[in-house]
Amino acid sequence: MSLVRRTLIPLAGLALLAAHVAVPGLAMAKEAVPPWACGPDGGGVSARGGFPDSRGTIREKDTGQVVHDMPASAKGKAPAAMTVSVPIFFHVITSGAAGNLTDAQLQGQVTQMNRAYSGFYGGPNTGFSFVLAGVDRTDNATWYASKSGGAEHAMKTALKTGGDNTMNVYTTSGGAYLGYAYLPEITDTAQAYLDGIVIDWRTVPGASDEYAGLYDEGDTLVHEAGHWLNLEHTFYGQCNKTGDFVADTPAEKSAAFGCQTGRDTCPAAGLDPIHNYMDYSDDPCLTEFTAGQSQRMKDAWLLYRA
Ligand SMILES: [Ca+2]
Ligand SMILES: [Ca+2]
Ligand SMILES: [Zn+2]
Repeated sequence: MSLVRRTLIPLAGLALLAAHVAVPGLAMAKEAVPPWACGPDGGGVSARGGFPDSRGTIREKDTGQVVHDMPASAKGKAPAAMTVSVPIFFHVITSGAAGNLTDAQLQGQVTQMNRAYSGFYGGPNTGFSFVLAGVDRTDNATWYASKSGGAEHAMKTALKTGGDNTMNVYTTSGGAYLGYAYLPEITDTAQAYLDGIVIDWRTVPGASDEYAGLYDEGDTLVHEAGHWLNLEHTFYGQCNKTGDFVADTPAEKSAAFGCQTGRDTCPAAGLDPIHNYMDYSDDPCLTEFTAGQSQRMKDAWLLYRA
């Protein structure tokens, strides 16, 4: 898979342009697996979806974005004590009354972000903290329902706020996904306007009973923010040597669902990191990032967002 990943980058880059610019209406049907994808984690792409969990929920959209490791010169550059405060700007998209998150619910989501990234539930403090920078509200049934490229582009073109350091979070129906995000390399492209995170509003803590006990702790945004900060899934690369580009997350052959304690899918040392926010376990099972992920996020911050 690594060979495919490297050799198809130019083609995938063209396909990304085609998907997002030339034919947005044709892009990203939820079942679509792009032709350069090659496995349960999409192989050559940052696969965020098309692959339902054990209950049929399609967790993330496949954005078609190509995954690269960071340049060697960027790795390990961030000091261990580095801290980053990230402004979050919420764009609440509603369809009539549907999706109308309150300011208190949004603040609760920010609180969950701060707990998760500070090690409150487990793992080290990543050094990242988050502040609620603003909220705007738009009643637009098309944007609320959208899962295709066209409406996403219109929505983000109209609403995106701040620079590369601002986390733009769009709450919608999710368009059949729990959420999706772009890796920060997109900030260096002509499609930088796509940078940001879309989540199903029902994943915000206290917002809905839709995902009670499953995806209702706010860990969907925690996970998508991990991608926004350049983390891949713990099962990215399956059992291969580079895997998710993070040394202290044990290799994992495929996504874990529910809370599969003791799961061990690769011959390399270590049980599957089912409690890691970058796996697909249910929210109550997700409790930690690792030191290696913290370093990768901080290095990526300096490279792409600072
Ligand atoms: Ca790893
Ligand atoms: Ca959790
Ligand atoms: Zn993901």
